Amino acid sequence: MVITKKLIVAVIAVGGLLAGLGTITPVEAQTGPTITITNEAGNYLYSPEALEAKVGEAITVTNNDTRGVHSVTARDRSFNVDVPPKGSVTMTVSKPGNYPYYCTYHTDTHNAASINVS
Ligand SMILES: [Cu+2]
Repeated sequence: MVITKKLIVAVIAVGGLLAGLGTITPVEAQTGPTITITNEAGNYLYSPEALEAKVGEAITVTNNDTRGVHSVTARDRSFNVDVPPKGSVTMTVSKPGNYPYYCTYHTDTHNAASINVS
């Protein structure tokens, strides 16, 4: 009797795990190049430092800093997007090349970062 109950609980647990995996799959299918901005004790961090993307591909920029707007601005001004606190924006780059970028709001407090477009 007790063993039967445990078995039922185990089957339900596995079913729950499988259902969970089923909901993850469509999200993974959409994953493209992504830049995340975080605030590490006042040091603003672009991650990854070197992003690979294709011409015209949607690049998602997510700002996890709850307090400040940040930008992703090409040194050569090929692109310039503002990302609100806890917000996300999507951008594209139309020409191949290596694009170092910076933040117009905090020119000295971000790590150096770039997007390599092929
Ligand atoms: Cu910034």
